[in-house]
Amino acid sequence: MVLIGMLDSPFVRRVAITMQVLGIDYQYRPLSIFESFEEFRSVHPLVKAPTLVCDDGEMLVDSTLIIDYLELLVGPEKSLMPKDASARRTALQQIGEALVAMEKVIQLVDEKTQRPADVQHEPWINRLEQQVISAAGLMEASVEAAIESGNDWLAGTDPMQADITTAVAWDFIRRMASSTVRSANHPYLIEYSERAEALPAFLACPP
Ligand SMILES: N[C@@H](CCC(=O)N[C@@H](CS)C(=O)NCC(=O)O)C(=O)O
Repeated sequence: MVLIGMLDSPFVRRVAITMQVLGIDYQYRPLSIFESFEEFRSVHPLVKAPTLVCDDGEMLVDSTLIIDYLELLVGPEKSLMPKDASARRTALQQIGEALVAMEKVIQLVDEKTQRPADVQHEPWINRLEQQVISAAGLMEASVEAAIESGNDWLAGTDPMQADITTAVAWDFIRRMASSTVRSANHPYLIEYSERAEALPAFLACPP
């Protein structure tokens, strides 16, 4: 399998880290959706990162769908999702909030970098910034609740998919939206992120 996309994309990075944690062999092809647009397009016409090229040539897009397939490959014993319905629903909620954070930061960055300054729309930027701030606040509250209840990670003693996605989203916010989200307001995320980024799977996939 070949994972295509740059690791500075949080969507690509969450898939790469998941493959590391699950012990799935893959080749990595760092194609940029901007600098390598034509080369990327020659592989897949949608030019979406991440793209996973399977061994038989079939290609998957969208990080959540790719992770769904990876989970199937390794089986339920190695799954990074809780089996209990209530814990799973909480994990889905946390993953959803972190994915919205990623999506809104990207929209914010694209609005500021891809659109000429004279046609940027201030109310739209304000709306995106508010959504990013809200997402970071929800992520902070989840981590705080977990740590204060005695957990090391969101669902207990081991990092799971909700942790991978939350930690990757926080790193992305920190790098790309530091003027929107004040790190000082997120002490639990800061400490949690330091521990996550020190894990071998995270170190193997630097942004
Ligand atoms: N929901 C998708 C979002 C992926 C996404 O938007 N990736 C960006 C790169 S970070 C991309 O491919 N942008 C190019 C485009 O949308 O045309 C996922 O989870 O993979």
